[in-house]
Amino acid sequence: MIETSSSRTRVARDHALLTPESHVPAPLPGWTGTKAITLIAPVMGAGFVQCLVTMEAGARSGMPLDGVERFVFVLEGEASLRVAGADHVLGVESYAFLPAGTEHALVSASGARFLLLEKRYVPLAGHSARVIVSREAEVPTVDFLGDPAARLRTLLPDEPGFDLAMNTFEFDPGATLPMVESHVMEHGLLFLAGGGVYRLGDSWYPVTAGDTIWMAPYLPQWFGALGKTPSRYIYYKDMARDPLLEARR
Ligand code: UGY
Ligand code: MN
Repeated sequence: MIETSSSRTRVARDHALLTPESHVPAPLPGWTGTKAITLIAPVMGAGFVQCLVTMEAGARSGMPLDGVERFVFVLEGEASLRVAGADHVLGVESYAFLPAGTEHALVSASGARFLLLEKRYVPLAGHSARVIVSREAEVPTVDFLGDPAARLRTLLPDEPGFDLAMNTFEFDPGATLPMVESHVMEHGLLFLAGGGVYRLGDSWYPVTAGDTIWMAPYLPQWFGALGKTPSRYIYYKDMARDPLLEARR
C-alpha cells in the first residue's frame, strides 16, 4: 500500500472522525493572513461550524455572519482580542466567547493557532448571552458523575441566555465515560492530549491528540482513555433550547 493513500478519516451520515493527515487549509472570508481547516459544517449535517485556524504574524479576523456567535480556544501562540473598548491577550488555553452581533477584532502580532466554533444563535425571550474571556486553568474541575478519574470543566456560564456549552474533559489512563450516551444534543470535539478508543454508533475508532469528531444528535457515544498520560478533549454541545424548535441548533 502506498502510504499517502491511507487515512484514519471517516465521514458517515451521523458522525465523522477527521484526522490531521486529511486536513486541507483554505482562506477564511473577511480575515487577513489566516488559513482555516473547516472540519465540521452544515454541509455534512451539523448545526455549527468548527475550524482549526492559523493566523500568521500580523493577521486580523473578520466578523461572523449576522446572528452568529463565536468561540475561540487558543492552541498555540498568542492573539489579542479587542472587544467593548478593552484589549485581552489570549495565550495558549485562553478562550473567548462573543455573542452574536458583538463588534470585535482578533489580531495576532506573532502568529497563533486556535479552535474556532461558530453557530447561529437561538434566542430565548428575556435572556441574552454575554462576552466571556478566560483561561481553562481558571475553571474548576468537577468529577464527572462522581468519578475523580474523569474531570469536566464547563468553560461557559450555565445561564439561559447561552444556547451552547463548551467543556473540556480530562481522563486518567483507563478512565471511561460511565455509559454509552445517546442524547438530543450534538457534539463537536477536538482531542487536545493523549488518546484512546471512541465508540461512535457501531464503530470503534483509535483516537489521538489533533483528531476532530462530529457526533449528530442521538449518536451512541463512549470513550475509553488509553496510554500512560491523561487524555483531554474540548467539546461543543448545543444546550438549553426547546427540542420542538425547528432551528434549535
Ligand atoms: O456532555 C456530554 O454529553 C459528554 N459527556 N459527552 C461526551 O464526552 N461524548
Ligand atoms: Mn455526550
